[in-house]
Amino acid sequence: MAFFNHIMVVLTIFVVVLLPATPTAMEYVVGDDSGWTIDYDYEAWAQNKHFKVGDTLVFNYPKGLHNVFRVNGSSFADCIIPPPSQAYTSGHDVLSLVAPGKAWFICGVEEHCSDFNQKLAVDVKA
Ligand SMILES: *[C@@H]1O[C@H](CO)[C@@H](O)[C@H](O)[C@H]1NC(C)=O
Ligand SMILES: [Cu+2]
Repeated sequence: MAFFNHIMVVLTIFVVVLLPATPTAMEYVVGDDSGWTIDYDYEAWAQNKHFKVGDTLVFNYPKGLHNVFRVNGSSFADCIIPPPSQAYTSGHDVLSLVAPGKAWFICGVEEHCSDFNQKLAVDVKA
C-alpha cells in the first residue's frame, strides 16, 4: 500500500508539473469551413488567434482551383508568385509553423492573390 501511495504521489507531481509546461500543438483550418478560397478576409480570420511554433495550418480547397505558396514579406505584399516547383497543390496542404515571427502564404493561381485577396499572414510566437 505504501508503495502504491508513493507511485500516486509521483504521478500527481508528474501531471501537475509537466502538463502546463508542454502546451499541445494546435491545428488551424485556414478559413474554417470556407477553406482556402478567394474573397475571404484571412486577416480577420487570423486576428485573435495565438499561433506558435509547432502549430500547423491546414489549407483545404478543391485540388486544381487553388494552391499554396509559403512566401516572404515582399512577395506577400506585392503578390509575387514563386516558381511553380514551390507550390503546395494537394487540396489538403498541412504546413507547419516552423519559426517565430511572421509567416506569409499566398495562392499562386491567376490573380487570386492580387485581385481577390487570397493571402494569409500570421504572427508566430516562440
Ligand atoms: C521573396 O520571394 C520572391 C518570390 O519567390 C523572390 O523573388 C524574392 O527574391 C524574395 N525576396 C527576398 C528578400 O528573399
Ligand atoms: Cu486561389
